[in-house]
Amino acid sequence: MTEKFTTNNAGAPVASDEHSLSVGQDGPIALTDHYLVEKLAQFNRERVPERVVHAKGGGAFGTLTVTEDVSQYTRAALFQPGVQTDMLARFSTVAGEHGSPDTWRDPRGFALKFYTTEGNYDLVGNNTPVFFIRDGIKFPDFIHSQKRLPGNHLRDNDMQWDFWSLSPESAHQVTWLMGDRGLPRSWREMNGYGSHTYQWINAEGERFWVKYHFISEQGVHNMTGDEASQLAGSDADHHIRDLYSHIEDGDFPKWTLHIQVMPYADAKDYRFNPFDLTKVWPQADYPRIKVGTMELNRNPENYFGEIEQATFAPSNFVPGIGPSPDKMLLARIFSYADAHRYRVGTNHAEVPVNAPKNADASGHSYSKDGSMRHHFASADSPVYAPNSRGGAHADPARAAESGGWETDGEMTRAAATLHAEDDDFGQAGTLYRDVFNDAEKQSLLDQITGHVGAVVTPEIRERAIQYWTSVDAGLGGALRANLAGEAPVEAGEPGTSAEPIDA
Ligand code: HDE
Repeated sequence: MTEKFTTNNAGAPVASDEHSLSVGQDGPIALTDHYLVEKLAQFNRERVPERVVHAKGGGAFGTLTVTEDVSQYTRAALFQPGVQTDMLARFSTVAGEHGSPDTWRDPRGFALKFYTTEGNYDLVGNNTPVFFIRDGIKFPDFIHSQKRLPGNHLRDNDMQWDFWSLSPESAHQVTWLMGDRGLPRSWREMNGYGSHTYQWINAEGERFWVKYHFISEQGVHNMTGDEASQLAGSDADHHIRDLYSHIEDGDFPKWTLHIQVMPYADAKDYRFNPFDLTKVWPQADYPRIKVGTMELNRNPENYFGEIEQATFAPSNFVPGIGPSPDKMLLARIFSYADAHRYRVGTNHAEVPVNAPKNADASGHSYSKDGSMRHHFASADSPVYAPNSRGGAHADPARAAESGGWETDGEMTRAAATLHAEDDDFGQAGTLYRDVFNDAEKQSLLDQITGHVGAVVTPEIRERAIQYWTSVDAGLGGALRANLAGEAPVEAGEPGTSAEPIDA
């Protein structure tokens, strides 16, 4: 093995790894010991701000392979038959800070970056198909309620249930969260969802509404509350370790990508508002259509360089894919790139893991300079458009920007249009009654008994019991009995209701 010599950041050899430069062995340290200064100053600056949500996570690189033909729905290069696209995935918890346990009860982030020939496409989802709220203006409030009280810096069940019980739209996602899927056994054994409704545009310019489902080929397996608590103490990095070691061992996790497709015109009269992020589209209405396979098969070389500094943005669309009227998605389109500029820097896209490395026309952007910029156009390239100097010019046909959607009306601050079957608790009740089996029903009851049981403010506790009674009367009754100290009762009897909506 060739001998290596320590250098400073400027590449110059250094005299010692162990001794500062002092006047005599026992004298003062000389300020000229710039290597000592460099090491300590660099050390103080090793952290970038952690993600304000999804701070704790891990990830790996892999490949998306399209095995079917969905070109009738989209012209996007990465979704054409037979195309293979390399990618990055990052999985995460939501509320916990950097060093928090992987096994805390939480939704899991399921963030994907596809390095396509038309630019990077980011699909930043979760392991649940829905979310807690419908309008991004409530997001900071929601997260504040899940994190720490300003006074004692502790998480607080009263705060959580005060917010949830006053935000009934949260019921579907909270049922997912308090159910078994709030504790995935590993990132390999959970599904991923784009959650939002997106728009696909095909080569003829026809528009479709789509939802993404990444179905784990390892199956969906969860852990019990006791297992999760035990691991939170014994191995806070359990999920990071599991993914890393399976890939090291050549046991590559795979997910089958399916989409649900809604014809553009169906949206207007569909029974649920198809852009409401607290709702799923029952598969009986829009069956899943297979697209291909995602496989994770390469671990990061360097966690900080490739995972901590990775930036995933819902605004990173590629031709043939666009947004929908989902107000949550529209708010996220601003927020993520803003977070990246703050957290990693103006030129976060210059960090190799974020660079559009496979894009045909990468580097033809007119953005320039800014801190840490190190890619630049040739000296004879114009830095403005339009120009008569042969510089790049925009091409609407190549961009194939989403045609958006028809809309009109006065400016207003109001909830989106309610459709025939829209409400706050219906799909939560269907999930509980028709998707959860008896064991899952019981563990949900046990979990909410413990969680609501820790609420000390009587009117918040009562609102929380009402909340669960609105999800399912039997469940709410059992919860009330448990909390009243009466004998725990079985979870509510399976009720009759709409067909199962998502498994
Ligand atoms: Fe996020 N979210 N989010 N979120 N989110 C962030 O962006 C935000 C939402 C999700 O591994 C932040 O880069 C708003 C839904 C994941 O790097 C931030 C709203 C879904 C990750 C942010 C939402 C997600 C984030 C923090 C309401 C699932 C981690 C750091 C409109 C569909 C990505 C960052 C990674 C990260 C904003 C709601 C998933 C603060 C404003 C809904 C997986 O910008």
